[in-house]
Amino acid sequence: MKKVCVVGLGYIGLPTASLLANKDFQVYGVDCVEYVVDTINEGKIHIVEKGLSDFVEQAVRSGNLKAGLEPVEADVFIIAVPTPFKEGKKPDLSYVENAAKEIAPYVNEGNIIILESTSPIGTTERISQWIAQERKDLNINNIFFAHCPERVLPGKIIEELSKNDRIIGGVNKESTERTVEFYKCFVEGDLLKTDARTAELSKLTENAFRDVNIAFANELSMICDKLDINVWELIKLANRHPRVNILQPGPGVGGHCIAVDPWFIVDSAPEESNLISTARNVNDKKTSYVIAQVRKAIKKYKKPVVACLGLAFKPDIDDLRESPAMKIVKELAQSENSELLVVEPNIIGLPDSLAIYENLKFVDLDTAIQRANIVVLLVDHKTFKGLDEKMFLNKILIDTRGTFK
Ligand code: SAJ
Repeated sequence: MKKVCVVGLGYIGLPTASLLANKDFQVYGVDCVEYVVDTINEGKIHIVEKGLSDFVEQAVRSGNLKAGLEPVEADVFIIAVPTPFKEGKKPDLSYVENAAKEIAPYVNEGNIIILESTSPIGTTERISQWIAQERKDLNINNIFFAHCPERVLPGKIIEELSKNDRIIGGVNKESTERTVEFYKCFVEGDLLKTDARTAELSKLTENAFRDVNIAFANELSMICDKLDINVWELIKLANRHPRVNILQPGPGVGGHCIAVDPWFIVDSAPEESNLISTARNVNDKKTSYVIAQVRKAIKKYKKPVVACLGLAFKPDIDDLRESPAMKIVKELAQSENSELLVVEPNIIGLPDSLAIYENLKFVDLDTAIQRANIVVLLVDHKTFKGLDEKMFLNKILIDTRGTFK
């Protein structure tokens, strides 16, 4: 198990490939984007993640990590591609299917094929079927398929990649055992054995659990607004009970995981998933609620300047996927007769989907605060937390993260 081919070099695939390379595996990373492949081969990175830059540089410099557009033969294949949802909140498995079909010509008997992407129940089985269809010459029982869901927190990926406990579920016992042997080489956490379907639902359950808990906090924030009570103080007080631990409200839930994965459970068992789908809707409603709050503030001025602080889906990262901040800024840009100033310290300029709006400018923090009549704090990035509250005198501040008193 010396040679590993990792398909998908994003937030999970790239750190995993680098970790393996730094543990002396020969790793070949595959991505369909040429720029990504070239950047990695230069020892550089295309995403922002604490500690990743040095990690990748070390892996490439050692000669153990190489990237390319096409897979190669290997002992172990790891699939770490996106699993978004499509219309009707249905899981979109096209990336996983393409990855399976892409590696099929390079698979040999004895290989292990691991799905790390968060996936709906039954996906690991389907990968084995796709490979079997493409490779009728192979005895599929001699290829070992398992799901080992990634569980790392963006912002702490490098640390959590080796420290977290991992769930490993094979399509049969032999697949589970062989996959566990592989993960033992680079994971310090416990390796918990199960079957593929339970592993798939475990990962979805973890994220749905967090979504439901954030929905509780977000619902409280709307209740508190109505009753004119400070939700941050309320939560702090309630959390002093030994068995209460309420999470923090925000402008909604973002990211490619928590805002997406619960829908995979709902899709599998719609009648039974009332709480899970309600929580998703509450978190989405919170985003519309913030938009309404900003609109109400805008009405107080003739032609106000609105500063929107943050675009990422959470603090101190550059990831804009499913970001509530992006949705809020886009909605305001489309519909408001006001000037919008956007600050996002973790990216270089406006993303294409926002660059089309003439009333929207990407500026630095000082300019935004100086010029704004209304300041909307959307992400609690470090840089924003250090702001002196006196700067908001004579302005309307909408602080969706409870950053300021
Ligand atoms: N959020 C709140 N209030 C909170 C906590 C989070 O509004 O109290 C918001 C964040 O601002 C963000 C969203 O929720 O918009 C999600 O952020 P997160 O930090 O809760 O989680 P992710 O999406 O970065 O990572 C999650 C993690 N899952 C769990 O904690 C159960 C991570 O371990 C998973 O590996 C990851 O999803 C994934 O890839 O599935």
